[in-house]
Amino acid sequence: MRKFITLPILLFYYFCFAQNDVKVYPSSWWTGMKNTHLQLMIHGNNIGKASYKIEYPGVRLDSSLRIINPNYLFLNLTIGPDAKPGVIKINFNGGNYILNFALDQRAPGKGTAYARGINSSDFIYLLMPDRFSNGDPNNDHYANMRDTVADRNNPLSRHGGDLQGIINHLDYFQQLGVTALWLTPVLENDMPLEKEPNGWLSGYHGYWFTDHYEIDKRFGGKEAYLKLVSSAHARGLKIIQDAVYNHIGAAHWIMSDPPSEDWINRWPEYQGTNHREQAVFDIHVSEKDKEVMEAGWFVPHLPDLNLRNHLLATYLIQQAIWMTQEFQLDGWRVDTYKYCDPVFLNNLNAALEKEFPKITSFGEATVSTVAAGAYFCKNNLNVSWKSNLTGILDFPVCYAMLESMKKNYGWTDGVNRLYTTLAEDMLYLNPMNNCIFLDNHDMDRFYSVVGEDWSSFKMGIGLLLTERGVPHLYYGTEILMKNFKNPSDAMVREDFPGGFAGDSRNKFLPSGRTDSENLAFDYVSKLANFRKTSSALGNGSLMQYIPSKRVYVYFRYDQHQTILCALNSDTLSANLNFQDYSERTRGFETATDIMTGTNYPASEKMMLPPRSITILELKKR
Ligand SMILES: [Ca+2]
Ligand SMILES: [Ca+2]
Repeated sequence: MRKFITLPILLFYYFCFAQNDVKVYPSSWWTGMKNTHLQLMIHGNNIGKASYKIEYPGVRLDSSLRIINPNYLFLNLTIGPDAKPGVIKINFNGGNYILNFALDQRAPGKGTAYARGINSSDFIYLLMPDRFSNGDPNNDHYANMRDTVADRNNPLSRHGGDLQGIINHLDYFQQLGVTALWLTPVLENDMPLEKEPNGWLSGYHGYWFTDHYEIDKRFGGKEAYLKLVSSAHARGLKIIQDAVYNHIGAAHWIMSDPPSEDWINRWPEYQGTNHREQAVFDIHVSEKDKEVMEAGWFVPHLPDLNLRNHLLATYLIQQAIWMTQEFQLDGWRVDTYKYCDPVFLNNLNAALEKEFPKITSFGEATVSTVAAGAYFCKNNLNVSWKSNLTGILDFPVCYAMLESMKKNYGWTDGVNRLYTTLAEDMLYLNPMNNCIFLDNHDMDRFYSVVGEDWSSFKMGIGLLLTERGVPHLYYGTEILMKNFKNPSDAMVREDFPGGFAGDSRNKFLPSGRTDSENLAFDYVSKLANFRKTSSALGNGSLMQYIPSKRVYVYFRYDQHQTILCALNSDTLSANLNFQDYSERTRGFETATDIMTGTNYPASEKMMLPPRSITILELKKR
């Protein structure tokens, strides 16, 4: 009797397993990884009901897991030290279907020759691939994707920019003095257009993932990404990938065939997050507020991931390792950090660091206080959950830098805001690991915020490239791109002029820029290129003095070099008396203005122009 039942079932399985319909995550792996455990998630029609067999020298099947959804099978493997590169054949239903799983040789260097990490000597350039440059007009749109539009006349549409466009401008980054590129996400966003108050919004920004193992083909796919990383590395430029763990796009396959309902934080009715980071760390918090903060959805079309689910957590952590190894990434920027399960985040960071000891990650923790920022990275706080994150995107310092140019002077206002904010660096384990910036793709553009004022521009860039931390510049700031987020974010995400066919001006070249744009580019470039060779600005200590009469003086210094920075926020000129800072100026005879080359005697007073930053290298002779 049993024979008659088994045969039809086997035949059924056989016809269900069309090769292309079975997916395995991760899609490949490596020998020589430090963590020898690997969990394969196999997704295919009724695959969870199939029998299976794995025989591969050095690879052991420790256990398997079938879940309620029969379309999933989880296999826990040990990739032993004796396993050789090759193809693991996973044999289903007695040979009716064979899944080939590649086990590759890990690149030499034990995860340290690449994945070098980002540190304070770097200068990051943040760009949005769709908006930077179109290097391949053939990939702008595809008829078989949910959003088929590429229209540069619509701010909310895709514009066709891609990875080849970035590769075409590597010279530009080097001229500017950049050492690392942070691209907004490059993973596949096969999402339909979403209705917004201002029209139909596309996933041009990249934050709506629909597949964690595919590079969006409108950016050029995996091939273009590999080419970008290798071309950038050949020029000494590092690559930072932008990750999102908090949510996925509603068209992600996890939504169309959920392994289990609890992979998503579900609510009886739509529940948006309260966006209140306080609810994460407040010792007086209500459980309700805490749960809504973490498990509420960012927006209705971005389902919130339940990162407390172990299978999902493993899937995502292995994906981060896979991406880092496959593309030899140097660092990560993690979106919506404060909305994620804290246990997951620490497990993720620890797993990455285990395989890639130099890797670094910056979390996007949009907070307004130093204490809140410190909570989300390595810190000196006495709290029950201790973050192991390298550093945060430092919003408190960003806001303080902007205020030091915009606001009137006061006990805690103007430059005093920057002074008092940095004075709270004691809360961070290493504040030098924080990423500092003047704006980003979610903020009004810096040049507009300071009223398109040239003095403020120089003060801002001066602060950015001399204060403590890892500076990042938002694309276009160096050519005075401007705008407020009105009516939408797209206004601060305009195309880089010259990056697209038919542009009337090519601002990648001096000849395409106006005089004022060239002044701005040259100002950034000169300071950034000086910074590249400056040990004090790269890794030196910070000493700051209490602002006096609207003048804020601070030093970056190490045993080789001392840099004095003086920000005069007053509309009148001011005197800088070197004797007032003798703790750091003693023994020096000359102060060289690194922007003009002018030398001043370091024993006397010098004049600081109104609303200016003066950056001096102190020299013995
Ligand atoms: Ca394109
Ligand atoms: Ca969440």
